[in-house]
Amino acid sequence: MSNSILETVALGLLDGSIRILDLTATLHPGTPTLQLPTDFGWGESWPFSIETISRYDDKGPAWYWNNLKCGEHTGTHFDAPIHWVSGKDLENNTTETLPLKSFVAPAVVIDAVAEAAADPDFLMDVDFIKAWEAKHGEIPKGAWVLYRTDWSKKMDSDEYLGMREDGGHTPGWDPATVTFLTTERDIAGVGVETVGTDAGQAPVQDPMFPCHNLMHGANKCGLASLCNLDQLPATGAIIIAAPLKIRGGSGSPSRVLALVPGR
Ligand code: 23J
Ligand code: MN
Repeated sequence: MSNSILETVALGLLDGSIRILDLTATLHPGTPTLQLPTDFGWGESWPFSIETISRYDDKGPAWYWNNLKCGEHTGTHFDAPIHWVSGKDLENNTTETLPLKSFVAPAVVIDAVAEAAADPDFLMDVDFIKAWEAKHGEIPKGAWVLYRTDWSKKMDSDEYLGMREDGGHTPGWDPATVTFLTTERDIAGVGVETVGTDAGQAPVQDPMFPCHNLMHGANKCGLASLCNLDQLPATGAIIIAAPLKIRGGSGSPSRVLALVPGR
């Protein structure tokens, strides 16, 4: 039996009327990792490291392979609801058990490039979302809300983490916006270009880390360290983002792709 929608997709992929974009940053030992304030004694996430086991040499004459080490929340990665205490008792809240539907969903892209450039501590408020909706239509249920800041273009510089004595300075969310997106719009989750889905100054927001707290508490997911959001349409893309199936995992580095209308 054939399915005409999938046949159309297959044809579109062949003839270029559907293009595949890579929203993933390359993982390498210089990949920036989240730095939380040290004064609380909070644990640290391992940076990405890679060590060759063999490369057609005496450790393995015909094969090349590497050992890897990193935190689950390294580079372009997926946040599962169990990541936060607010989502700890929800059903199917881990990388292993999340419904597959969470991994393939439409996306909207909200452009806050100018605001983030003017103020690295910019917090997106509900009015900002409503202004976007007045132009592009209501955010559909089940969509990823991608927060475009062009921050990924700073990934190779210190500006990416924006670390100062008082912590990171990167854009994020007003708590009311997160509640609006989960309750009024029932989104799949949010994706950002910054190192985490919350603002650099999220440790001192009320509640602290509002996006993690409210998003995961509502059984929604997160995507962090995305890139190439500048190549996405405001609406109409489909995101494919699946974490590794880690037993009980809170997240994982992920290859994040977007299907977009071509030509
Ligand atoms: C743990 C604590 C705070 C934050 C994070 C992780 C992340 O950004 C993350 O990768 O989920 S802000
Ligand atoms: Mn994370």
